[in-house]
Amino acid sequence: MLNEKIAKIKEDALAEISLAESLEVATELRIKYLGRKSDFVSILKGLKDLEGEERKNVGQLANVAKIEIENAFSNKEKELKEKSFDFAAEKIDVTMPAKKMTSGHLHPLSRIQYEIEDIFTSMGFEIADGPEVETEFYNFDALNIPKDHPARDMQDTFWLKDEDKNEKVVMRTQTSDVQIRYMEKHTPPFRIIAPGRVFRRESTDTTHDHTFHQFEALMVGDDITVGNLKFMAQQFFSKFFKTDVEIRLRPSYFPFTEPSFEFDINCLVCGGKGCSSCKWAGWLELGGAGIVNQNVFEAVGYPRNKYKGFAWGFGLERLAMMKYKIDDVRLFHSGDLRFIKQF
Ligand code: FA5
Repeated sequence: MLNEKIAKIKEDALAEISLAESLEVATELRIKYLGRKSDFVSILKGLKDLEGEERKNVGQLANVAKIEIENAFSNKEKELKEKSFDFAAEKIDVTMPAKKMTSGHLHPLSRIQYEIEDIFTSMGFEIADGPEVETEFYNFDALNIPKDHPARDMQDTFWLKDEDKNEKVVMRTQTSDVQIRYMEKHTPPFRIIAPGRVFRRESTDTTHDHTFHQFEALMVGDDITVGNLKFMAQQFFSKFFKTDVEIRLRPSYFPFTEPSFEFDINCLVCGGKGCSSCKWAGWLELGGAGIVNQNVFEAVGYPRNKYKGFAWGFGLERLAMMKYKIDDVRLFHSGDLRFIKQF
């Protein structure tokens, strides 16, 4: 009796499965024939109430039927899945142009910095570094700029709230602080450059920003003169600009050098005629320079008059402006991609 019932279920199931034309119908049939409430499952549940031999026979038959029905379902489902697969949607056009991968590149200021470093290391200079948040001592005092000196006003800066009341802290106004930090730890002869970011409380214009970069050079030995300074600068400029550049040294004043100069080059944007990059002067001031004041050597513990050296601090943005013919220094930190993408 049960055997016939099982055979009938199997027969009906296989017949209906073979006719199913969609996955939805196949799922419904699965529930009908193998689901929790199906006749087949209630037969399986009832097996435990049967006696020995009959239980064995019916059990075997039910298992075989179940496997057959399961196989019929799997085959049908596989067949229906393949049928419903949308080959058109999966089509790949291998001849279509690929999406362009864009990658970033170095900021023009970083490029300039690395270029400068390469030129100077090729001339035997070492690269030194210092912190952007500096103490009053390294930024001013040790550089022969005492508290009440008017030279401090030339580099008005951002003072930070001093946790330690003994020492005031500033955003450094110049890379000259690295001169002191380096000399405290080294004995001449040496030659270094120190590129880095500096800050000043400026009213900004085409040649002045509140945040900019300088690179310091310092060469100390027994008999370094203005001649060495000029020679090194000329070597550097001719390598950097790859063209003849006219240099002008004007007498100036810095407390940490004596004598001191302002360092100008002829404006490469307008060729000296006058434009907004050079504020119509035909020359652009690139940096300050001079022979290291003996007071600075004393501040780092060197004996007075034992050594001689030159130092300079050039503006990195100003160099970049000349090299790439840029007419406004503020573009460098504008974050304007139209500007950045030109490099
Ligand atoms: C100084 O900062 C001295 N520490 C330079 C120096 C070093 C002199 C060693 C002697 C020996 P000055 O304030 O002139 O000097 O600045 C040097 C250069 O930094 C300027 O010539 C200019 O190229 C650049 N610079 C100064 N202020 C700005 C600014 N606001 N924006 C962009 N560049 C600036």
